Amino acid sequence: MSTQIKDRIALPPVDAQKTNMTCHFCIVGCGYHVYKWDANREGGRAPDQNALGIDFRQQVPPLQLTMTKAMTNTITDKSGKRWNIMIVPDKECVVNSGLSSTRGGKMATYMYTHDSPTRERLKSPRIFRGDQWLDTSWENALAIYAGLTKKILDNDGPSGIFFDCFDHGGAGGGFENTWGTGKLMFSAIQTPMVRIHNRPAYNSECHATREMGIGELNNSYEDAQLADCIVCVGANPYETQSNYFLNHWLPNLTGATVDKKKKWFPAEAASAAAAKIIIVDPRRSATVAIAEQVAGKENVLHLAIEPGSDTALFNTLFTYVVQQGWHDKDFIAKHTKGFEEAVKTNRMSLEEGAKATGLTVAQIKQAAEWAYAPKAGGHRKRTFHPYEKGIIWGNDNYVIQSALVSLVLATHNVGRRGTGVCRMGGHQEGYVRPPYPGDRKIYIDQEVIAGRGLMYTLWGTNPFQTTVNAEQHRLTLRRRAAIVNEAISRAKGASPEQLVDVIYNACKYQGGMFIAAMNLYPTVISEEVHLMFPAAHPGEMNLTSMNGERRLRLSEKFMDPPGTAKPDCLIAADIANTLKAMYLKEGNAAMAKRFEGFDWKTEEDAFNDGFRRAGRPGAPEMDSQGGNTGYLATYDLLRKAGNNGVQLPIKEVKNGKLIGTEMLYADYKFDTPDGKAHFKPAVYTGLPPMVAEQKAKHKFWINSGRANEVWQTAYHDQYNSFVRDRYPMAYIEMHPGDAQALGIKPGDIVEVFNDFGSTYAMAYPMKSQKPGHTFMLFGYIKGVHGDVVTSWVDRNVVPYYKGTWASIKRVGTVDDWKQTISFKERRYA
Ligand code: MGD
Ligand code: MGD
Ligand code: F3S
Repeated sequence: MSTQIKDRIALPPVDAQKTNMTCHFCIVGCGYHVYKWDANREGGRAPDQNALGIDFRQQVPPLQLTMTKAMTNTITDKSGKRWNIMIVPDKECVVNSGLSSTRGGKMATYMYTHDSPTRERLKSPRIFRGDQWLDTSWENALAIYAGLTKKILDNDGPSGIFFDCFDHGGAGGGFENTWGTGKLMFSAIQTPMVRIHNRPAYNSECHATREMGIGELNNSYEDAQLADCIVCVGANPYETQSNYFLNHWLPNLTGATVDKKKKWFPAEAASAAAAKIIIVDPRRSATVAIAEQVAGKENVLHLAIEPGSDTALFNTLFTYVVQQGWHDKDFIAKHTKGFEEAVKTNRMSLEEGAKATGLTVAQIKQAAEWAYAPKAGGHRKRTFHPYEKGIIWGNDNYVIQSALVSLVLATHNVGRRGTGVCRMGGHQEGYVRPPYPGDRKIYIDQEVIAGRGLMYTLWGTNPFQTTVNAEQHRLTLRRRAAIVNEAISRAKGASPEQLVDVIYNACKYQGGMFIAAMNLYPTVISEEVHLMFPAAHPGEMNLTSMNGERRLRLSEKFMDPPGTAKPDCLIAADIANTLKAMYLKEGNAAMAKRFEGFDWKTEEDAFNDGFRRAGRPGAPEMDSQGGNTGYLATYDLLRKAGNNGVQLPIKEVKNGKLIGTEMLYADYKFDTPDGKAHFKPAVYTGLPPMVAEQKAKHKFWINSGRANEVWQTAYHDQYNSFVRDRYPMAYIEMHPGDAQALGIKPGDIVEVFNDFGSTYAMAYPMKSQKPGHTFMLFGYIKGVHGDVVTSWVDRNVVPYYKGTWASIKRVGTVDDWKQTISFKERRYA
């Protein structure tokens, strides 16, 4: 038994094991170090007695180290030995320079222990039999899963097999796992019936910008320090990409990077100054409030546009900039195509723009001056245009991006340091897969609702809390899953083969759907699924991902996953190998062949087979974010590259070091067949009719998004009282006047409803909300915003999560919440 230290944080002794860990939550990918040592020992307070090298005998200077109790834990390995762990931010990591966030700072807390909230983790496969979840063996679970897959493949073809799967980096992703799942779904099973974890089809979040030749992650975080102006569109980076904002934007807004700018751009030294920031968001977000506090109101322009009117704003700016002659004529002539047509199609006068966006002409002119008017000395401004879910899940993703990138191209704000037009990002990236086998984008949710498909695998996803039209989707799945439950409960004493037949018949002839899930936890999806496989997350496996500036890192394994949980790529391999054996057994060599190539022992095998193989020159049969030099990145070199990793694409390996690329398109070679950047027509047509209809019927705009302290569907956070007690239910911010008119007090439960669905939320009146506007925490465990999101999607099946209108009415009060929850303004006032 170890003597677990309770009255102080145990320091790692000098000989503690130290490994690298990239935060597995948001896109920023902050660097951390993991210290691990025998739980019976602790380091001393003198700097030469602890692995941190810090003198704890006296007051530690501010910000020398960020360390909290939540960054520590005591884990037990398979032999029963206990280890202390500490996961602290890395000062030498250029991404975060030692900063942590309220999410990443909890990583140690969220590693598995048998005596903390993480005890809820799945440790072995589970099957739902009758009315109960029962642990079962991998052999049994695989026999049922692979057996059913095979039966459907043989009788109905691959289109009977549906997947909802992650496609990103970080936890529930990574190059290893996107490859493992992709190879299983696309080259082995060959089904096109796949959707991505955050949208209802297999598509991109950035069709338009890619068609225009501009990949969406094209600069470095450092460029935010060098920009003259930042035009932040539909993003709230203080809460959602925290250390990118704090470590790279804020220093520029305060003027702390002026000397750096002078060094970088000596010819522009006379005009080097603190950056100005323009934030395009209908809502006064925490980012607006903090930027004003730090930079002064005079340097922040909050364009609180009407929801869904971004295209009108960008078209108006584009038209005005061209009228002023502020566009880069030389760049346009030499390196772009389609400018003249865009000038015609995207034309909007200042007055038209003001009417559509709800802004004043003066505000639009002010924005244009700040972002695009030449600097003193006639130099072109360096303006950075970051954007995220406010327009990705906005009113016609394709058209908004066409309008935004056309404005950026006209003003040559890509390919120069201090510029860029980039996604802020959500998770880290980690995409490498064989090509999608379909020839069109299929709206999978609607297929499910229409009763099609026989088997659905939710691989590291939770559509019940996060999809569009979510109530309808869930009700259908519940009904279809119940048909299978009934059948299973009648199959007493059945062998796996017999059970497969029973399940197949229930799906094929009675409208049922068999649902399986690969996950860390049971989560709410366990209310509908039949079979669960336990997955491992970073720290329990080696995992590579790249962040929002294409920085590839290896997070190293330092502990075992709980029970028999496995990395997702090895679960995919188990499934493929089981299918291969089944086909071989019946002598079907052709089908067995499709399931070959999964003889991986470790996640490194999957990395070498996927990322590195796809990254070879002339490997066109696979899609990779790493370019054709990805093969240079070995686990060994990445381990050496530490938390600073390498920015993709890799240029070369020099003296055992990976050398990467800081900025894309500096060479004017854009990602189009002719190498030019293409302007795109983007006509503003207002709200889609389906959404406009809800607006006409219902009074409130029900915006949705993130809160700093909650990570995604709260899959870890739901077990942590720090988060769960603060938000027992999704909160809805609304104007105090609106609340009063409906008799709603802070903390009351309200019903939010429209023609698509209904849900509950916890009322959170806030002065900074505009009357008629609300903001609801998305994807939460209780109170699902997606229930009232319409089923509208754009031409590429990209949804409009942010745009729905609904009515609100008071339901009642939970006395306890009123006593235990603070309803103070969530913005820095
Ligand atoms: P997550 O919580 O990120 O949600 O939707 P999801 O991606 O479905 O993760 C899903 C599950 O993965 C969790 O249950 C978690 O326990 C599990 N998991 C975590 N790590 C691992 C792992 O290593 N392996 C496996 N197998 N499982 C793991 C989020 C989605 O929601 C997103 S990303 C966006 S951007 C959309 N945003 C959005 C919005 O803004 N508004 C509304 N209304 N809806 C939205 N839906 C979308
Ligand atoms: P959101 O809160 O979804 O976050 O990162 P963000 O996109 O920054 O939405 C951003 C803003 O869009 C909101 O402030 C909203 O008011 C605004 N918006 C709504 N409608 C419109 C509109 O019509 N036009 C404009 N211009 N803006 C509009 C999302 C990112 O966050 C993602 S995708 C993921 S997966 C990660 N999730 C996550 C998390 O769950 N928690 C925390 N704390 N951080 C996260 N980081 C990542
Ligand atoms: Fe983690 Fe840094 Fe984001 S600590 S949650 S990667 S801001």
